[in-house]
Amino acid sequence: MTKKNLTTQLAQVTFDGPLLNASGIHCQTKEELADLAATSNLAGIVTKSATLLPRTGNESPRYYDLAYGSINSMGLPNLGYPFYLDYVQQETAKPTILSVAGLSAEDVLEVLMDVQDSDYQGITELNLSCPNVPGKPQTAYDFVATRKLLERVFAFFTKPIGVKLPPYFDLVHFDQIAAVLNDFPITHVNTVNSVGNGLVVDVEKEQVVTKPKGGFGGLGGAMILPTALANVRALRQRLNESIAIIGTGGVTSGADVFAHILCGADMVSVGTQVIKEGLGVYDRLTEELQAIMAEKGYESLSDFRGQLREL
Ligand code: ERO
Repeated sequence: MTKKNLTTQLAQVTFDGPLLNASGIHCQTKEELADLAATSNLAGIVTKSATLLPRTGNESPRYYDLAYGSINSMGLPNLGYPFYLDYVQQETAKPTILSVAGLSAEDVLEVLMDVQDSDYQGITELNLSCPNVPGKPQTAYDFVATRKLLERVFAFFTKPIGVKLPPYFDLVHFDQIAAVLNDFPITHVNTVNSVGNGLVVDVEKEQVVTKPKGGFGGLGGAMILPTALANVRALRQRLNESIAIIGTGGVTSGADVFAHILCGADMVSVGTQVIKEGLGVYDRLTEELQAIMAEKGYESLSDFRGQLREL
């Protein structure tokens, strides 16, 4: 099979394939990040969402594997943003996306000011959708707060920056978030974060499977694929053309990567399946994607990106 052209562009950065790790997946420590740098068919590296101060996260067990996906309530464990900002300024093997989160608007602004003042010229992604910090709502479900925060960010931030969104479920909410985002020069949206808040029940033990928050947590993996595809599609139909989309959620096969791109994704990130299968998943997904493209006669991702047909 001849190799297809899988290159893709995001924020004027060229990636030599469409696949990324989902933030939080094998990207917290120096060792994990080095593994990602050495992973074939992983086109770029997304860091664990970084906060102002280091965090150990929630109590364990805080991740649980299911036949149909996963539930997590990690609680933003990370080494603090100086570590990740340092890392992205040194990493040269692949393009990076520096993911940033905050426990308050002030925290976010302080971190982003340092990113702005640093030598980092790559892409930053503001996580507006962590479902797992007790007492802290997912910012992007509050359209007024999201607009206010973005106004404060773009008052000083001039580097490429996108946002990570939670899943939306109502068409009116797609309209509302798109109306906010279209007013700012954001490079991309990454959609979707895990579906919060699910609850998995172990019937035999008659109890929940994760400890934090009484067992409530973010759902990922195969069970969220239709939700992720709906968000990619609905946002592609509403966002300015200049805003790229990273499709995240539910990818277990090359066909799922194809479906994300068909719905309009520029890049696709993989979370739960990496934990289930290991970093070799990127080779398998790429082979499967290329086989589908060969069968359909497509030479590049732009041949079918966003071309989903309606009945
Ligand atoms: O709990 C977490 O660290 C976490 N889990 C997710 O599924 N999504 C997140 O965005 C996140 C923390 C930022």
